[in-house]
Amino acid sequence: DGNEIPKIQDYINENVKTDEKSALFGVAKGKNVIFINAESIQSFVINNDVNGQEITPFLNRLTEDKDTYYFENFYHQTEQGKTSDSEFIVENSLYPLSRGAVFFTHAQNEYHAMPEILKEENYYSSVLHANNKSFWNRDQMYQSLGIDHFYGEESYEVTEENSIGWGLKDKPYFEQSIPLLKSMEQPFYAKLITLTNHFPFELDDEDQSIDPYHSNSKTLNNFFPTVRYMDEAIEQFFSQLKETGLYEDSIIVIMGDHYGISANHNRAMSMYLDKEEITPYDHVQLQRVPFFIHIPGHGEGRVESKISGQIDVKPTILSLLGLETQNDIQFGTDLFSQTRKDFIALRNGNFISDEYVFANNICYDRKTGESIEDQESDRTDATNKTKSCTPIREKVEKELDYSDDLIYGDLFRFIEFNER
Ligand code: GP9
Ligand code: MN
Repeated sequence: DGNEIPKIQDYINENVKTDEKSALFGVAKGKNVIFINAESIQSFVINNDVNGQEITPFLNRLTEDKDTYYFENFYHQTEQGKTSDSEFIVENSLYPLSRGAVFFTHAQNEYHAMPEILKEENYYSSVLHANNKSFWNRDQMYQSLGIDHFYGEESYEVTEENSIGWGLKDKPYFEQSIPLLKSMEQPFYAKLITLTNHFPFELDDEDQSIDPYHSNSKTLNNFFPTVRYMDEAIEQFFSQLKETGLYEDSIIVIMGDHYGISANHNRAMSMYLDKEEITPYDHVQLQRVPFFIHIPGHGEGRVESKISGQIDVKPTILSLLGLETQNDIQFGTDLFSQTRKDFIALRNGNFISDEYVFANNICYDRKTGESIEDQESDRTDATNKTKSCTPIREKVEKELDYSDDLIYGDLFRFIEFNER
């Protein structure tokens, strides 16, 4: 019956909400949003190499680009729902569920998702993804999220030659997406979900620009050439957007959806990263995925080091478009505002704050990666404050519970937003 709502609103008012308008509020007003959901890419490949070869030359250049903000400490917050969880977080600024996929279990809920909000501003929203429409129950869930159109597999020409692994290769996929984007009424919000860089990372020889790694993990070995292929596909897509003239009228967001290399490959991963072992701290740090916001002609881009996560994407995009979200029920904050919640929660209760990384019940110093319990002498800092993850840990648990309450209780049914 919605009894929990005031409690949740109080929590959000106290811990999440900020009345501050960021310096970038409205810089992309009226522009199209082209959102690339980049499959399984993790931040450790950015500005890194394998066998002496650069892995992601295009994305590396973007990190230096004047029109681009690159968030180097951005975390995915997904669970078992993988890509669908990343979509859920982005559209709603809510957490996914700790088990199962909310796309399956709560597709009939009411939400206050980004496409719905944008509809009030006359945006046309769509998803372009060359896979079966019912995968992850997308066809159902997209309706609840207010997405106007889903261009699925049948909108693409998929042949034996242009497919590998899960389906249409990323290069022909982006190429065939161009006419679809051109045909859309503007302004639009279009999400493109790539497919080639997906486990088990299969790639035709002719598409391999770099060699696989050499370790006992075939998965990690093959990851690098498919990441490079996706990097090239995105580069080609940027060129094609410029050719069509869509580029100037759009902002382009690129986000990694979730990890590609699971903890099962820790031995190979430690070899690649030249570490003795992958500690729980390292494991959490490996949950960073690339996040880029590219604003053509902006000129003030930079590499941003503050901690951030998928939960922040919705308020950030809406703010760039000049939409106020102060009264929204959300757990993220505009990444360009100065006052922000001081932690990023992972769905399993682990978290990252400026000072700490909390992983597997161990509180680590974020800067050094050393466990705080191990350093008794360091237990207090200059301000005489005891170092401890506990206060944030309690908040994280509360926040995850509140997000669950909203989903399990279908509480958005009871909440009135301005634009409804
Ligand atoms: C499937 C694609 C991959 O359509 O989005 O999903 P994943 O297995 O990464 O969740
Ligand atoms: Mn995925």
